[in-house]
Amino acid sequence: MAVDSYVALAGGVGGAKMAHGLAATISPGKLTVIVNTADDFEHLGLHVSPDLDTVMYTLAGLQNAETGWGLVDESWKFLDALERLGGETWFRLGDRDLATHVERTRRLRAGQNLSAITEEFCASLGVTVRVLPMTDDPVRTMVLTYGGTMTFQEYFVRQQCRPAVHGFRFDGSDVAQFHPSAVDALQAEDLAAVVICPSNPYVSIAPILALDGAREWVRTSPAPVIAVSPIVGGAALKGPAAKMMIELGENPSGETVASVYDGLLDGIVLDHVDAAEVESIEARGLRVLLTNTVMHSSADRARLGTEIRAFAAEFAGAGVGS
Ligand code: FO1
Repeated sequence: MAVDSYVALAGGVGGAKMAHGLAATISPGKLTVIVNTADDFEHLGLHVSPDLDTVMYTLAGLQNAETGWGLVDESWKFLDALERLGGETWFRLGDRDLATHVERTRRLRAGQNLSAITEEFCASLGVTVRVLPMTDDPVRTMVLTYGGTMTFQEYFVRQQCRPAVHGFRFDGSDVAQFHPSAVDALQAEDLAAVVICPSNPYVSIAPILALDGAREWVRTSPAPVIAVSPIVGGAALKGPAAKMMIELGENPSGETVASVYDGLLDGIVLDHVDAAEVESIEARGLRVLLTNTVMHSSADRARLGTEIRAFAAEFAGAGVGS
């Protein structure tokens, strides 16, 4: 049997780019992307799933390249009209993007679950990768800051990540069920690798791993678990990961990424600029792939995807992943 299926854990723009790079090199139907849904929230009466949409739009080639989130060729007439009425415009919903939230909300209210809706949206947009919400149940990231506890989008968008953080809470994760299809994908006999995308470890990946059993399903998967570090040269490629590390008393580094995933990883992918960290990370028992991890173009994404597959193949026969 060919060992050629892959699972990626993703959230945010970095996760979506990595998923796109993996999709470019993996046969259709052989890649499952398990996506963070703890950034989801109710806004203007609509259910918004930012990470699912960012992954879905990116895989469909429809993402807004400037922001990384939202749709290409977007217009903002709805938001302008809302502003004139004195409505809430701090979270920017574009005209075309709005259709996704309206239709998702309608279907959820009609009783369909988030994973079925996502599957149908992906089919409509021509996405052949399996995009799976981490759960169909509500989980919400709460950011614990020195200015008080707030919802994720309040912290991320309204407050522009300004408050210093001291922790995170994933409300609902104690009762939410890790998606059964995610468990199946992680236990597949033909699984070649589990890739933890260069997403924020604290607010994109941790909510997935916080679900009951999820960490254990990843750890015991029959394939190597490989994380791609979102930290390059002490800074996050995008978003507040490095700032959060500093506020939590950690060094923004690949080593901190490895320690957040302690006990889970077989390998880690670091950028060339972080070559000085290889020795200390290898001393933790991890293999390191040193390459260019910054994804400027689709070609960069596909090249990184190919390199990660080759790196995963190096673990075969080394007794890893069982
Ligand atoms: N991010 C922003 O910084 N400002 C916004 O106004 C904003 C709107 C938005 C609308 C739809 C969507 O799917 C994503 C949107 N994002 C926006 C991004 C979102 O906050 C982040 O992608 C994640 O939640 C963090 O990964």
